[in-house]
Amino acid sequence: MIYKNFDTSFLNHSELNKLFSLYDKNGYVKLGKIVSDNYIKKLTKVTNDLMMGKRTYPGMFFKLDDPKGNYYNIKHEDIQNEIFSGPSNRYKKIKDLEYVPEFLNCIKLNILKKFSEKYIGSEVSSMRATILNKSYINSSILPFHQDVSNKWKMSKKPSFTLWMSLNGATKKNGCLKVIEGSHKYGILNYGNNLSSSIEKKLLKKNKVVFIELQPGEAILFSNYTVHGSNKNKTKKNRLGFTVCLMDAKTKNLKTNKSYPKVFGKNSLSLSKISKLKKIPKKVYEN
Ligand SMILES: O=C(O)CCC(=O)C(=O)O
Ligand SMILES: [Fe+2]
Repeated sequence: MIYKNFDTSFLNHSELNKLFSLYDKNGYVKLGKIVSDNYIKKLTKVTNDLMMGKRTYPGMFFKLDDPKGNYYNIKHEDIQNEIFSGPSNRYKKIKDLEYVPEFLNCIKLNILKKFSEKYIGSEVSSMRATILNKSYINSSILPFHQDVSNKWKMSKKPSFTLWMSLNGATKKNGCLKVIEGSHKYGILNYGNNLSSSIEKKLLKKNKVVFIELQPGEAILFSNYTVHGSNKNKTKKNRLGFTVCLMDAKTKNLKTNKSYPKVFGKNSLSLSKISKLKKIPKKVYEN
């Protein structure tokens, strides 16, 4: 069992309430280190193996960064091309990590269960579980955005996201940045990216916090919190693991399918995922 390596000492009642109130106030909260050094090494190795094609899962989602590092050239919902296309350090996103045992263990962490119980309930699904790599080769920025949108074809809104660093996140390698307190304004735009006038207004009133993290440290942020990241200016990939959680009743409105369930009745388990021959069809695919 990996859990014995994980630091859950902050999980007593009053410490947990402190985390909840910081999250309510600022729209994000730093959790500190949630997995051990040994485990983070394991996760980093799995990530590199996935990028290099040394570990494969048929049907897994992969997305390359724009060759020139221009975010605005990246095609979204480009389903045909969202697959492994050979070893590369330029994969920007790898999804479907609910089906990778080492990452499912992280999703099942007690701290995520506690936050889920408080903000979602006992039946919880994952909107996405993703490696977010900021490549050392021509990485793109990620503009300020919210991870909630009236454009997304979902029956309910996602709740919160965990962002954990695998190999260290700094201002120089393009760590996550958040606009503190921005969760309080509700949905700010029709799409999830902000217009420049809204962004300017927000930045006048609220401060930007750069989330620098050691390997194994994590934060939780509300999907309403405005966040983004700059380019990686170092010679090493910046690797983060994120998982976004929500009410398991949430359905994709195009297909009427539910999302992978991670807590509650009949949720994913290590034994269930070990029996799968390939990644199940995406929730947005018929
Ligand atoms: O990893 C990043 O640079 C941005 C993360 C993000 O937008 C997210 O986790 O939703
Ligand atoms: Fe995001």
